[in-house]
Amino acid sequence: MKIILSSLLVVLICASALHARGIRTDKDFATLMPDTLKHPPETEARLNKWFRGSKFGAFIHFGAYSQLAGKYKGRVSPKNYAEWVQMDLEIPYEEYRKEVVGQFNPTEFDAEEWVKLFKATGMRHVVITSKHHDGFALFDSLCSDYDVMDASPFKRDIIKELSEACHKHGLKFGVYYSQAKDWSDPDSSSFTRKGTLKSIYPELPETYKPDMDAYLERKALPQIEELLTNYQIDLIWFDTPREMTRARALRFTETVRRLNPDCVINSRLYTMAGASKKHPITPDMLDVFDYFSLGDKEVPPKKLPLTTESPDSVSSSYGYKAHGEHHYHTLQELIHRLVHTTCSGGSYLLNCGPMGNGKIDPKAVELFSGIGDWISDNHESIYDTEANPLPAKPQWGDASLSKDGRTLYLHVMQWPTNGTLRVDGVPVKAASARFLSPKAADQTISLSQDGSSLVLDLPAQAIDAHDTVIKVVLESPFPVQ
Ligand code: H79
Repeated sequence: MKIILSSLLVVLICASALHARGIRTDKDFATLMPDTLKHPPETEARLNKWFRGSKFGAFIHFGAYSQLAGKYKGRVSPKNYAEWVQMDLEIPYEEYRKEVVGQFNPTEFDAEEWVKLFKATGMRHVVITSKHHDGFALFDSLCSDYDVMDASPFKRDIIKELSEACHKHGLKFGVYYSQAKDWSDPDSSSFTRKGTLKSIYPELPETYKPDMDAYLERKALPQIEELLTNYQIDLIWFDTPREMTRARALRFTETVRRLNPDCVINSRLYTMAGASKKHPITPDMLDVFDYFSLGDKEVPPKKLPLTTESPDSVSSSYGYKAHGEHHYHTLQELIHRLVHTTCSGGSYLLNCGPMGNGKIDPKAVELFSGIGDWISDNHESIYDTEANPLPAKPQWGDASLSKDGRTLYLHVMQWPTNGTLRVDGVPVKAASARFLSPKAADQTISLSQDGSSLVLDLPAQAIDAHDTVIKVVLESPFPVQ
């Protein structure tokens, strides 16, 4: 009885841990995003211009909070996300403006240096926080003086410098913009948790009623207009759409479409990654945004009916964090998440949080470089590929297919101990198999086929400790369901 009870407890703890980390299964997605959903034709055309082919982008959380790295005046933020430090430590707006924004001076920021790192990592687009929840804008805004030109000593337009460097080096450029939350404006939809308005604005009367539409008209919509007018923006990444009704969201969509019809919009303008099963994606949402951003750090369980993106980070935070609860992911974890995302047909957006001086921290540089090394050997299995065509995700790793359907890429993440790799569900004849990495280009792999199962004889050791890619050439295109 004791054993039964304690095993039940273990199962319950595991289930709630999964729930807490938001790991959603095929079944959850069947409710959340039914198979009948289809992007409208204009969205299809827009996504095909570059977004679907890009596959891998850099996400940058940079702002006044970066210099705090999770600690303010000796107090350490108790939570994971360093960009939340103002709210987590309840720093009043006036104090944050003076002591944090007023000190923001990343003199070592060099857009060219960042872009060279992103390119060497294999990234093909960049998305940077133009305004996070704290409300401080990294661009020259005329409708607010809470920006890098007026409220900080730095007085350089970071969005302009980075967008120019990206376009110069052939990367697409996008901005993150927190449209509903803005801790510098008591009317924004930021203070729904009890007591938060009082802690950020101690001088406001208890009875103060925020007017969300007034905030949107006064600041968020005009700033989107400024961004789309003054910069070459290929993608706009909205977030945390609390109180974003369809009518409110459409004001943003119409503004973006009017100023730049090619600009791609993510789903968090209107829906928070379908955060609960109670709020599935419905067809009427599909004229509001273009593609679907999954949850923070969520990898799709399989190919989904809508075009998806996984917003990941090199660490447990998005903004730079050096104090309190925080850890970096391993290179292996990041490569596996990149591969599982692209093998599900999704786009992988990997974040790093540059430090307050404007440099990218050495650990993030090291992880980016490791990914760049892996990509330079295996890029063919990531770009210009389609999702895994096999009937199921293989337990040894994942698979992708070339656009013409004639090359199957096997991502072997768990090396077979008996030297034999079995691939089930290949309905066409395979002609040959070889390692994709130039390091092992001359090694032969013997291949046999038993009906729709391939059997490959592999050496005792993996070629790549993280993911060895095997390129299987097929005699005819793999029929995709
Ligand atoms: O920009 C990054 C996050 O800051 C943002 N989305 C990514 C891309 C984000 N905003 N809100 N959330 C994610 C989810 C809400 C998290 C919260 Fe908390 C949990 C708010 C309060 C409890 C984490 C823990 C943040 C503060 C404490």
